[in-house]
Amino acid sequence: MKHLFLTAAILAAAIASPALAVGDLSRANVITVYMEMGSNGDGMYLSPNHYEFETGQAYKLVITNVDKIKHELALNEMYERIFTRKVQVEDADGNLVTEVKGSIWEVEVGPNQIVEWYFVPVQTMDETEITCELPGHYEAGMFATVVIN
Ligand SMILES: [Cu+2]
Repeated sequence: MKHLFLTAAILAAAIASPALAVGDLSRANVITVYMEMGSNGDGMYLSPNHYEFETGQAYKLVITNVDKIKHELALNEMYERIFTRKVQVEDADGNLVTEVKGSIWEVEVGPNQIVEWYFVPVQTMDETEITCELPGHYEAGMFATVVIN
């Protein structure tokens, strides 16, 4: 009986969960990763300053700019190693502002704004830098390293 109940529960869960993810790696079991952009007494930063991703795993990179000025995130070589599902922006109340779809090389994030980048790494990559390309920002320390395993 216990076994039967468990089977029923698993079946119910399978039916309840949307079939959306079946055959779509970009939507299944998305892992959320956070990145903060900002500046302090030591210069400018992306924090954390190192990321490790796995091929085939879907990610939502939540990029928060806590600074008074805009910053950007340029993927550089990582651009060729991922499939971007979308870049999404919501307003302060959580209402959708925009979803941008297609391959994206870089995003700029305004002061005190948040952008969500949904992607799936599709190729392994040795350690590479992702950077803020605004004049002087890289030199001020605004970069991070990424590895795709
Ligand atoms: Cu910057």
